[in-house]
Amino acid sequence: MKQTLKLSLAISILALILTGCDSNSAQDKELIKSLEAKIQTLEKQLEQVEPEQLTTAAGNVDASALEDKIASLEKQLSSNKTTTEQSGGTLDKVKKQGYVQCGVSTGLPGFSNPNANGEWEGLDVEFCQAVAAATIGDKTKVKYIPLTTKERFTALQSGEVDLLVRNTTWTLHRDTALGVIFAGVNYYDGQGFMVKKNLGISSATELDGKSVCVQSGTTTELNLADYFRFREMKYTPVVFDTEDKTVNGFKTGQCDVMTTDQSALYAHRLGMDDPDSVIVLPELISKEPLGPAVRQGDDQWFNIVKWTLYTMLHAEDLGVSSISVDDMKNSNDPNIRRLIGLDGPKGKGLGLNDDWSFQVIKQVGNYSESFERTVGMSSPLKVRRDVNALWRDGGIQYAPPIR
Ligand SMILES: N[C@@H](CCC(=O)N[C@@H](CS)C(=O)NCC(=O)O)C(=O)O
Repeated sequence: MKQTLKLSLAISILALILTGCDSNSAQDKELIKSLEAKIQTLEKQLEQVEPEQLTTAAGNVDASALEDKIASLEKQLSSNKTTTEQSGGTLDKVKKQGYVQCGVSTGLPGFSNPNANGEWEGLDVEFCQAVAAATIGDKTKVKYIPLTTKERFTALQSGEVDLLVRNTTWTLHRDTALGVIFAGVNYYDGQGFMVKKNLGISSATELDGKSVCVQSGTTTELNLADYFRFREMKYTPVVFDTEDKTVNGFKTGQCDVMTTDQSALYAHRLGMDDPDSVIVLPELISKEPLGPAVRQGDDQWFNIVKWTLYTMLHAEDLGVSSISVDDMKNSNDPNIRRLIGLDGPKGKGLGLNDDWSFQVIKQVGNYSESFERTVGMSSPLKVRRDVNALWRDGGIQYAPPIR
């Protein structure tokens, strides 16, 4: 019942926000009427939501399911508005405002994290920059908007961000029910566990009865429950709503184990007072393909984001880097000529300048350059390419042809 109350409250707040909008025109009044009707329908639907749908196996309120439900209700409520707003398209909006609003994490080393000078760095940050280079011709034209797990999808749906690049896992539910859509995978991850060495544990199968620090509103929380339930193992979740609190919970001994995407565990291990006192266990318990997401219903923007990633992958494949790309203007290789927009489809189909992909490579680099600089061997994280290598090097990164 607690959940139902929360959902009702969310709907009422949304109704208030929407009816509080500028309501002078007949069109707005009509919109409000239709939204009021929608609210009534949603309230009816809400009465039919089974409490089990919003609770974990342990019978606790499932914050993630609750947030997703609210986000999906918000999506339904805003569908009329979104269609109108998006008729101009995100690309036009971005060009007018002069920067890309990029939703990032509140701070995750390797992916999106402000450095000592307050400048955002990381693989996700560089992808935001690549989209700015493609669309505005200047990789610095990005406004970074730090988002918690709870805020991220709503921020994208509402237009607060144009793009979400926040170590976010692509799932069926997120791709369909939340009004957002994933444009690719910029890092194949998996969920892991980190423990203090003095626990004497070397495998996830030995975690029965342990307490586990986990962040709410994540796939992590759901996978954790599945993993233990399926193996008939017990655990005590110690749940926090931000990264800092979760890591601090582990550091201060509020739990035996910390779980999240394995890449993040490597980063957090380095942040421990004594990194050698903790180990990341070998098992990966889930697939966490992390990638950029956009709003549903704007195919042009979706394609821009998708092909920006593919351009970085192709550039690596063809050996074109930020350093060599200028010289490549003299290349006779038809693949390279199409890659940098000298021949082939160029920018027209995406609504961009013909040098859009050249700018991505020149200003940000190919995928390998970005990976090594942020999470790879030239970074403190020292993550190997493994599954994130190109297909021809034994990984699964693969981009469709530019022609
Ligand atoms: N990939 C998972 C987990 C993403 C996630 O939010 N992980 C936490 C722990 S690494 C995080 O990024 N926290 C940073 C923050 O809260 O800003 C998901 O999409 O649900």
